[in-house]
Amino acid sequence: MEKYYITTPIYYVNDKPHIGHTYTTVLADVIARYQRLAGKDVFFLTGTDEHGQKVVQSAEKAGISPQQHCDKFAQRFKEMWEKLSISYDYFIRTTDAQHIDVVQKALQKLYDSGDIYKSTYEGWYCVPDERFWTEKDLVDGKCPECGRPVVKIEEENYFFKMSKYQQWLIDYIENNPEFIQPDFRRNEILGFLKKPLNDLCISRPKKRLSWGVELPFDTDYVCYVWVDALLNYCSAVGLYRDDEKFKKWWPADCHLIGKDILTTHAVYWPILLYALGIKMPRTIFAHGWWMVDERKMGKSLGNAVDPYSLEKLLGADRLRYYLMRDMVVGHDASYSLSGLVSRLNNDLSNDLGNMLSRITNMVSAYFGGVLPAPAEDIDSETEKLRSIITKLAEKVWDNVEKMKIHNALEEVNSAIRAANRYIETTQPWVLAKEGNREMLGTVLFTATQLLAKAGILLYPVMPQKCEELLHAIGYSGKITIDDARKYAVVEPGSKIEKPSALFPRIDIKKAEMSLGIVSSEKPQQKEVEGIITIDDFFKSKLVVGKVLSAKRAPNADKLLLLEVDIGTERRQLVAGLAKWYEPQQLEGKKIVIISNLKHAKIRGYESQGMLLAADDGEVVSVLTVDKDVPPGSKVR
Ligand code: ME8
Repeated sequence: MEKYYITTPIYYVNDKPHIGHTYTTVLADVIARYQRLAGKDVFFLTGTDEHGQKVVQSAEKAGISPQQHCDKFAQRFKEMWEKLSISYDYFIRTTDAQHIDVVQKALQKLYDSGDIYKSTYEGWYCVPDERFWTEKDLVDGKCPECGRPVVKIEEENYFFKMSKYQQWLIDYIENNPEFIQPDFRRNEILGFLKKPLNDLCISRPKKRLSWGVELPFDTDYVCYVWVDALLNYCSAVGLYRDDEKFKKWWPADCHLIGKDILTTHAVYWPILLYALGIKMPRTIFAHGWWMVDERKMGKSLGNAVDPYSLEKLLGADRLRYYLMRDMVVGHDASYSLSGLVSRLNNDLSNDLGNMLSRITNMVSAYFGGVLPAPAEDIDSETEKLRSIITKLAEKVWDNVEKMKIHNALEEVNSAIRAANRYIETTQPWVLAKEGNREMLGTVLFTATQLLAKAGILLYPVMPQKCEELLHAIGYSGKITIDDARKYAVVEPGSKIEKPSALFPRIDIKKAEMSLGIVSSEKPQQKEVEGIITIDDFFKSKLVVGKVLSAKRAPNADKLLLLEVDIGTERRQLVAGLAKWYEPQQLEGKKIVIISNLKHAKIRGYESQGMLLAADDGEVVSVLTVDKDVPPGSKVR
């Protein structure tokens, strides 16, 4: 069985997980799950980076030991990943004894082979970043990475001969285009390597910092945190401890990282590996940043983008879907709550959720909840949808292999939209009325196969929701890419159940309240919420109206234009019902309308009143009267 080894960065334990950590880890999880679906033997590694000055400072502030601090925060990461259905195979912590042992063995090897030497260091040090800089590295006298002040330092330290391997690295990167991805990041690193590389200071004197891995050849020093951290990728799979395991998993297939840590991964790490005689990972893939108002999102931006609150509001699957759908992998993306709400409402509530409830409702109404068989000869509309269904898995997989997860999701969504159009064109409710059972069966069977493909191919992104969806449509297979490649995976005769609303629509106001965002336009009302008097109620005049005719509004695909008899006159109503009703379905219905509403123009059409409808977040259902009362009857 082919293996696939994927890693995330190991995260610092100086704060709880934020949305940036969440993004990388969800992306790695989605890729790991797709690879498992393709039948590969997957090892998915994540963990925490627990040494360094910042940990000591945070622990001191909290009045606990550094180890207690690490235990507490490693636990928070684990809990967050559990909430978000992250299917990691191993969680590494750099304070694990096994890991420390590997770091010491690696350092000793480098020392023995003459790649580490002692020298006096004189230069600038950025305390928060724990990095040394030369005078010419500084930007306006400050740290070139974070812009914070640096301090002058002179001390004896150990250095790793990085400069010796510079030409080797340039050649390796040039000869292995897959090694650093996306391509523009490879060019960035090749640009960086045009300047001579300095040797890397790999020690910190214990008198300044003791929370680290002790150097095996000098107990007065600990190891620089990045050397310790990078080695996690090898120590987790058995380096110097379990040769068989290491041979099975190494080299890693994908080190997934954010662009902020590209140099350490694309320069320090390959040189360290080469000096140790270890093979190179196949790909280092740097993704972009989530930004809010042009700023990198991180722990300082508070509750509004806090993964804890977002998970509480949306549940894991919808948060995962949004993060995957709205970032072009490799580039930066802007986060906004309104973008999130409209993405989830459109793709999941309107398109996928609507399709699922339409199909399950119709199979239950017309075939008693049992999937009908298709006819042998099929029409051209069905043929078109079939062709979309059979090509979908390949298109999705192709994008996944190129790390274009957003495109993969768009492919699925566009197939769902095509299926919704197919339902509108073939009009199963008309087929049912006409008694055309053969064609009706074909339509419902075909649409169900599309839903099954969507359920399988979206499973890596929304594992729980897709399991529910697949169960509802009677799929009993194994959820594999192979199944997604077949045309029919739900057999005629399968039991179809109406599921509970899988993707209820999100109301932006409620979302803002739940995230503690106070809208700047409207102050929060202090009065008792929702209480009105009877007089308030009678201000609206509700009457029964009979729909005389209904048609789609030209150039406004969500709207229907209804001509309604309200007893005393005829009114035109504009209603956003096109997604839920074919115009003919409304004709002849007795509905309830507010007749004294100020007339309004909607997309250029005058609406002379408003009809009432129930909305459970996924399905919209027009209110009707259940006895034959004449148009104009009062509703009260
Ligand atoms: O750098 N958008 O840990 P760290 C997207 N311990 N991703 C983001 C992000 C954002 N706004 N902010 C952070 C470290 N990330 C080291 C790594 S690895 C051997 C050692 C993600 O806690 C992104 O993956 O600062 C970034 O690379 C990582 O969090 C940095 O996490």
